Amino acid sequence: MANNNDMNHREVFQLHIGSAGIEIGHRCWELYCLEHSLTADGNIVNGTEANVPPKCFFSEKKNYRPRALFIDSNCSTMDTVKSSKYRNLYSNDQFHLLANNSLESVLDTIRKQIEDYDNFDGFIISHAMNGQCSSFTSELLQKFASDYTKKTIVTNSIFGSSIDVSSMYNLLELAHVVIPMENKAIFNLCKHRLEIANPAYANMNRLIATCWSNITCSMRFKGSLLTDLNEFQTALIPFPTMKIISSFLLPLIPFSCSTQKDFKSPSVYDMCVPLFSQAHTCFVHQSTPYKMLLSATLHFRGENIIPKEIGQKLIIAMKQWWRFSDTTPTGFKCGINYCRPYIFDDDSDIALTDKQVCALVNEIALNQSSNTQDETAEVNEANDFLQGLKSNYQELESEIINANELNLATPFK
Ligand SMILES: Nc1nc2c(ncn2[C@@H]2O[C@H](COP(=O)(O)OP(=O)(O)O)[C@@H](O)[C@H]2O)c(=O)[nH]1
Ligand SMILES: [Mg+2]
Repeated sequence: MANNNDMNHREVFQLHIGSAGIEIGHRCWELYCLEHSLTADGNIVNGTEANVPPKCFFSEKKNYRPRALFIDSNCSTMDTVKSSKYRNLYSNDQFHLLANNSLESVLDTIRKQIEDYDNFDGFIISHAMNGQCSSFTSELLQKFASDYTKKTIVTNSIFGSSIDVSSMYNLLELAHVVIPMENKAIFNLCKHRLEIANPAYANMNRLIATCWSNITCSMRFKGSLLTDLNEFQTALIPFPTMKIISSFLLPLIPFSCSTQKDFKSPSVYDMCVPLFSQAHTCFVHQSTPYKMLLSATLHFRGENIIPKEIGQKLIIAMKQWWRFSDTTPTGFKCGINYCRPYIFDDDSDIALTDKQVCALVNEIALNQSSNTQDETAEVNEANDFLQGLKSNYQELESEIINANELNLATPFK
């Protein structure tokens, strides 16, 4: 298996805030352990010693330890992690209960954890938008903006049923890349694509973690696209204020189909078709008939993906559905990672296939469909910022509609 322990790693610190953030983070680490041949307590599985877990995500102490901190305003979700099979993966100082003066003590904990990093890259923060910890998350981001000016902040922000840009002012101002996911959209993916009769958070969180495993794959295994957090910005964010990225994952095949041979090894083209045909594939709800994009990255994953297969039929199909702005410097990029997909050991909802594709898309429609006119907002500054953002998007949109030619950057390198 491809492994990047010889690569120049940049350490990433992950913060999992509130119930949703913690549950999702915990699921991600579970999958990362499987993918890097680690036992539930962070030791290398016998016989797999050649696969040293990547330094970007794991520190090596007595065992391999996630570079992560769990934060919540009450103990209950942290307690489920602490009493799970993975309890020994983490140390006690990786759990932080919010109380008085918590902001300073959280910052102190983070500072201590990252002080011996060689090449600190930045933060990935998983959190929900409307929870009790939301104001804490905003305060933390404010602090990061002054204490870690050069570091990249990527968020996985969980919304209930729709993305409301006006509630995202802090995020849009302080984070560099925002990857929102909507529970309603994920519920539908579980129900309609994975055929789960009554999807619960557990099902949804496993799907979110699977998507993140693909998003971070090239940071952890040798790959060519999104190999560090800074590249999220250069590949996907053409203008600093336009940082909302929607995510797609395919194929979504129910676990019950695992035994059927046809499903195991889809062609690259077949696997990607639902991306363009508007079937449920996205982690946010979508309403537009076709897409207008500022930038997009397609991340293929699997041991036997043939680059040529990506180049031909697929690009033609893409041209029919995806339009890019002529003036944006980012455009469209593809990357392959030759690490095979993994599924959860005990309770997978998704069938194991020999390849997967994850798309990250900076999409005008997503932003345009959001309500940016919040009459009740007290902060004028926030309103101005959001109005400015809206008109930026509108300008770009008309530009794209007027453009006759597609501007596809090198589709594969
Ligand atoms: N996807 C997902 N969403 C969750 C989960 N737990 C809670 N939520 C949602 O997240 C939002 C905020 O809740 P929570 O994460 O508990 O925030 P907290 O109060 O800061 O802990 C709510 O809209 C919940 O519906 C979870 O495990 N997974
Ligand atoms: Mg909670």
